[in-house]
Amino acid sequence: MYKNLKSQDPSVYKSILGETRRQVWTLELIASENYTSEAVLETQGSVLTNKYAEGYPGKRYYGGCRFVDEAENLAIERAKKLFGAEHANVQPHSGTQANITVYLSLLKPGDAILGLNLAHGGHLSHGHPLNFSGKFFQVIPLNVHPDTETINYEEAESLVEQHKPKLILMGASNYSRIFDWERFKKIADRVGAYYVADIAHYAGLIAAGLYPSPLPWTDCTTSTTHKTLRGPRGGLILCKTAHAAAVDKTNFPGNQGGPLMHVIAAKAVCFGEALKPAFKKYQTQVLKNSRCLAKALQDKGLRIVSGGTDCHLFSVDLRSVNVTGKEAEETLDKAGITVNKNAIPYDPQKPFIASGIRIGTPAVTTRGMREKEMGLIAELITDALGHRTEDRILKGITTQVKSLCRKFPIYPAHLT
Ligand code: DSN
Repeated sequence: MYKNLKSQDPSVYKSILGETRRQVWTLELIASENYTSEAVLETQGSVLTNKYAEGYPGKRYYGGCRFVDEAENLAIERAKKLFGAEHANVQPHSGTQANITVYLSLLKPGDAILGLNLAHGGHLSHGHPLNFSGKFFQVIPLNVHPDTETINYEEAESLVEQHKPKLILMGASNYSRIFDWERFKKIADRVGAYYVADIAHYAGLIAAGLYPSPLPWTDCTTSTTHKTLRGPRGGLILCKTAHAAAVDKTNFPGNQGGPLMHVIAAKAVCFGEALKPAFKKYQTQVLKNSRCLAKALQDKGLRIVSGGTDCHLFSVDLRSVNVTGKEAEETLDKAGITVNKNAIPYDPQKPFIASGIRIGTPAVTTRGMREKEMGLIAELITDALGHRTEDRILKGITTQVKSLCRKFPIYPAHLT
């Protein structure tokens, strides 16, 4: 593979080869990452990257768009079918871009928005002072309940009564439990607020019917396409017909230029894959693996935030073993296991240190791993954390990781 790149630009080729080896020979437990199919990779690497197509299918500002129109229409129709949506805009470059479009479609600068606090599992774009969301809108952060570490609906009700936000955005980058989407609709209706869900993390599970869909209740729903959905890196907006014109106009020409047609075509491929029965089987195993890995770590004495998981991810509180999230991330990296440090609710540590790590099973499940391997991974994780300063032991764990990776290969052709 990459024979042209290899001879023309050995430096970039070296980075790609290094990253390919890393993906092939390590255990990927970052909850927001996955391995796309070869078909998705081929589409992203296709000549569609050459095409300018500002506008929408049938209404472009450039000639020669008939084939990219076909691809974008496929992506739109498949997304609508997959999620039961009235309207889909498949052009957002990312999940944050999708959220920007939705805010700018429904709000005026200075309006108040309520979202889950980043420090409690939310996302920067759901309202944070360092992010556009906090600079252009008044943010009302919702915390999880200190005892249960789950959504505090009573607090949401009282915050909404008090601040009367124009928009409620619910969703998370690190929340392992089920959102009561309908309850948030009722809360939004108390003050006539718009209701938006960001399903970036749960999209694959929702598409497979294994996690509740917010679409019956929301004005708009945003997502990414590369996490549980296992597609190309990108964003997606699903909305009610009433918001379709505003969303489309706000995305382009409102805040994006030329759409990434190679990525949009790859989204079509991803949605096509997600519509097949094999995808439900895959997501069922993602969920089983996540529950099994959380339980296995719990059995080894680690505390799981909120006591468990109903989705593809969970957080581990490492305070009982006297390790910070940063130390754990670095130690596991040395052992060939990739995770990210993550704040736990009411974390005494700064976010860059953090008391926890976030773990997800979408990528290892794509490799074909099942419950038995989750038990082994729990052992490897606790073994590494227990021997943080013993390089010899960490090296031994790397060998076990490699043999697991050999048994469950990914991208075999990419190393030749
Ligand atoms: N960075 C993503 C995640 O890891 O969940 C959110 O944007």
